[in-house]
Parts: sequence; structure tokens; C-alpha cells
Amino acid sequence: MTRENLAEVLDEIALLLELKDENPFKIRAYRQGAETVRNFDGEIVELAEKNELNGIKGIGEALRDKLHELASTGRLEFHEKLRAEFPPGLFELFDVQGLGPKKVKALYEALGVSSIADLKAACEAGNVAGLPGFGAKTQVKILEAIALKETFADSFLLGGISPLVEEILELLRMHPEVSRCTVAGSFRRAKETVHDLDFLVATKEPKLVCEDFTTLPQVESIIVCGETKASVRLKDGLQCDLRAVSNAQFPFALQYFTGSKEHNVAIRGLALKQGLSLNEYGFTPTHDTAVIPEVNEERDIYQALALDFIEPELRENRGEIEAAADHTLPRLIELGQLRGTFHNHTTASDGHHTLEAMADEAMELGLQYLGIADHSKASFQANGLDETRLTEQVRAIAKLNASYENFRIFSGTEVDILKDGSLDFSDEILSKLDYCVASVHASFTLSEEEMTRRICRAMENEHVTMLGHATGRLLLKREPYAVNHAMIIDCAAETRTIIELNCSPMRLDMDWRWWKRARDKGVLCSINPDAHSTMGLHHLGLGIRLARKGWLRKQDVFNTRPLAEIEAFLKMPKTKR
Ligand code: DGT
Ligand code: CA
Ligand code: CA
Ligand code: ZN
Repeated sequence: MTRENLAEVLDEIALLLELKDENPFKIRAYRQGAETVRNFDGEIVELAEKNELNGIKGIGEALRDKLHELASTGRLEFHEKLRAEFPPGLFELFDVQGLGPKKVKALYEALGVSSIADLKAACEAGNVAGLPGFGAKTQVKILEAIALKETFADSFLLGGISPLVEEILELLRMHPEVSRCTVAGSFRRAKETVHDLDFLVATKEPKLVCEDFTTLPQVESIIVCGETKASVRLKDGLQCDLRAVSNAQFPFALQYFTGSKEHNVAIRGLALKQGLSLNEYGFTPTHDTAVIPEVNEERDIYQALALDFIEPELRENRGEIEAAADHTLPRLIELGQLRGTFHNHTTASDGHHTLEAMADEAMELGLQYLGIADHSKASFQANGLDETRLTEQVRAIAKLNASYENFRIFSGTEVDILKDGSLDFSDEILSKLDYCVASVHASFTLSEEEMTRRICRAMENEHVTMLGHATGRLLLKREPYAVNHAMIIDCAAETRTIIELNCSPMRLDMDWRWWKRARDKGVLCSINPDAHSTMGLHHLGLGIRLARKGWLRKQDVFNTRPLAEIEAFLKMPKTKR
């Protein structure tokens, strides 16, 4: 049972109660309970298990008892009974982008829709458009969302599965017959989404380890279990492969199963030129005179081919092999090099924690500064601040800053870029802030040309320090809006505007494939968690992995700079930066 499991059950209860038209206060209590669980600063699962959740704000007695039952037994009778009142397929409907409880309820009651297959059929037959509150446009949107969902059916967010990977690695490491173990594949390469996980162990007892792997608590079903490999499906739907190899084979297996396939093909080609054939088990000479290099670690394989070690994040055959041969690989950024971060929300807009709590967490993480950028008034759905509330926040931040010794909060805003590229705040207001993130939050359907012009116009504003989430994508949920990356990068270089790498697990936007280009044009990156809670600040580590994947070094990332340098930078006119 994890924190997220607890929160999900509470969220689902809220949905079920909503379907049943229950009292809105009761519904809200569960939803808030879920948020409290997600953001609780402490070992919530353990406390719930021991029934020690008394007196926590947002968790009343009823919720406390339910969390205890859930954490200590793994199930909740109340939840199971509620669930049994509806067809099981109904829950899939909530995963369709744009469908909330009200719509699901209407579809179920009016058309008997109780699965995605039903919904698709109903849309295709044109029956959904006629429902009150739907219409032809909504019907098309639903079909598009279903199509998108089908494409992504077996993909998972890198950021979403990281805790699970850690859990499994921990268990494998504890196995008495396992000497080395690691995760390879797209996860190790920090791909933003992952199809399946590839674990690798070194052992003298491959069959036994494979069998034990299939009995891990996270496993739902066994796909295959053989002498040296096993495949299982986990409870959350993710497929996991395990390969068990000898200690001598381990570096080769690690290199092979880390991929990417394209990288491997190129590496194998290089090996062949040296008279060596390379596969997941080792080097084999292709003629008598070839010498077999000694390999103990993965890096020995690269060294044997006269290459510098290539970090896993770079292994996409996008120039890394040539750079390794020329000794020009970048020294990639590391988490410990970050000194602060920008683009974070508080309770003033749609964040869950106060200014103080966010600042405390940032200090706890060892940061020297924290940029606050709450939403602006056009983002009314996110409780965006108007000029008055923003001014109040600036004052509150100044007051807090006076109480800190070696820490500073920067007053900013995440100002909406309006449809025509103008900003939601006047220059006069913006000039009173320390910095400004500008983002698109509405009118996503402009043509690529219009969208690019819109964003460039915003970057041309002297007060816009950085561009927020460049494409607005929500991984596995919403496609990016059309935008010309090359032109955005050129404009950022010209206007000295920083581009954000948004580290929210669903965004990871701007995409890693564009960062090297940006870097080479002298565009700075800011690794921004877009945190809506103290826990959200912890996504910085994920952002670092994607920055590495984008070839970024310490000097390419704005928020590696110490506080004094940041202060000086933000005071300088944009053109001088
Ligand atoms: P995904 O789709 O997110 O699981 O991506 P990967 O890269 O983890 O792909 P996966 O799990 O199919 O395979 C793991 C690695 O094994 C892959 O990155 C490279 C290696 N590999 C798999 N099939 C082939 C192949 O046919 N040729 C070569 N050279 N390598 C392969
Ligand atoms: Ca994989
Ligand atoms: Ca695989
Ligand atoms: Zn935003």
C-alpha cells in the first residue's frame, strides 16, 4: 500500500458518491482527504496502519477510520460495496480526457454507456451529440480522446513509475542469490514515457531468481517464466521483463538492454570494424587475430571501442557516438548543482501549500531561492490572481524575505499569454516583480504559424524572463499545441528569454529533443517543477534526468547559478543579459 494507493481510493469514493448524487460536502471531504494524503508531510501510510492519524487537518474521524482499514488490511469494505453498485467498465470512462462525473453519469443514465467500448459505439452512432450538455463538438472530442487513449494504452509516465521501480529494485537487491541488479531499457535512458520495464540481475541461480521475481507483491500475473528470463504484468498494468545473467555477462546485457536499439545497432557496427561481434553476452572475434578486450563494467565496452563512456540518457543515436569518439561529449548536469527554482504555485492560486510551506520545503531541499509564479487573472479556473492580490503577494513575500538569512523568495507570476500574444498583466504591474514566466493556458487550437507568432510576441516583452511549458502537452493525455520549435528557440535566443524545462511528470516540456539546439544557440534553460504542493518540488530530480537527455550541462541551466548571480541577472535589462 502506497500513499498514492490511499489517495486513489479516496478519489474514487468521491467519484462514486458523485455518481450517486450524494451530498456535495461529503464528496468534497473525500476529495480533500485525497489531497491531504498526497501532500501530507510525514509517513502517512505507516501512521494510518497504526491508526495514528488523529488531529490531522483535512482528515476527519470517518476518513481516519477508513484510511486505517485500508492501510492495515489492503481493502476497504465501504469502497468495495460502493463500487459493486456500478458496472466495472464505468471507471474506464473517467480516464477519457474531458469526461467528469457529471458527463459519465449522464451517459450512463441516458444511454446505458458503461465502458469505453460502449462510449465509442454511442459516439459513432451519433447518439451522444443529442444529450443535454454534450453537442456535436463534444462528441468529436470524445472520439479523439478515445483514439488517443488507445494509442497510449500500454505507455506509462517515467515520473509516475519511478517509485515502483525503486521498490522492485530494492526487493531484487535483497535476494540472497543476486550479486548485481539494475533497471535498463527506456527507463534507464529517461524516456518521458515507457512501454515496459527491463530489469537485469547477475546471479548463479537464474531460474530461482526468475521464479522469485514472479512472486513479488507487485505482480498481477505471469506472462512467461523460463530458465533465464521472466515477464510479468504488474497490478497497475505495466509489463516487466527480467533477465538473469552471469556476472561476466552482466555488463554486456546491461549495455544491450539499455538500448536504444538505434544506439546498439551503431555500436555493433563499430565493434565489427574492429573484428568483434557484440551481443548481449559478450564480444566474439570475427577472425583469429582479433583480441578480446577485458570487460568488467559497462564502461569497459565503450572503452574497448575507443569511445568515452556514454551516459544512458544520451543513447538515442543522435550524435552521441560521434561525440564519444571525438571526446566532445557534454559533462551532463546533476541534481546537486541546482541552487533554486522558478515557477511554483501557492494557495493564492491553485497550489495546495502556502508561501511559507513552499519556502520551507525548498530550504529543506537545500535550495537558496524559490521563485513563486502563481496564475494570472485570465486563468480563472485556477483561481488566478488579479493586480490587487498579486500586489498583496509581493508584500507578503517581502515580509517573509526579511525573516530569512540565506534564502530568498522571488516574486513572480505565471502570466497568461493571451490569444494575440499580449499578456494578462500590464508592463507596469510586471515591472514591479522580480521575474515573470509567460505561458499559454487557453486557445490551444491556433494554427502553427499563429501560435508561434503569439508565443514569440510574448517573449519579445522586456519583462518576460522565461517561457513556461512550451507546447502545453500532457503526456499520454493531450497532444502538444502546434508550434514551430526552431522559431521559438531562435526568438528566445534573440530576445534573451529563458525557456523552461517543466518537470511535472505529465509535461516534461520543452521536449528533450530540442534542448541541444537551444543550448547551441545560447538559450538558457530553467528547470522548473511547476509545483502545486511541497511534494511537487521533488520533481526537480525528474527534470534533471530530462535535461541530461537533452545534452544540457551545468552552465546551460539558469537555476544552477548562486543566489547573488541570479539577483544581478534579474536586475539587468533583458537585452544586456
Ligand atoms: P520501451 O518501448 O519503452 O520498452 O523501450 P525500450 O528501449 O526499453 O525497448 P524494449 O523493452 O523493447 O527493449 C529493451 C532494449 O533491448 C532496447 O532498448 C534495445 C534492446 N533491444 C531490444 N530489441 C532489440 C533488437 O531487435 N535489436 C537490438 N540491437 N537491440 C534490441
Ligand atoms: Ca522497455
Ligand atoms: Ca522489454
Ligand atoms: Zn502553467
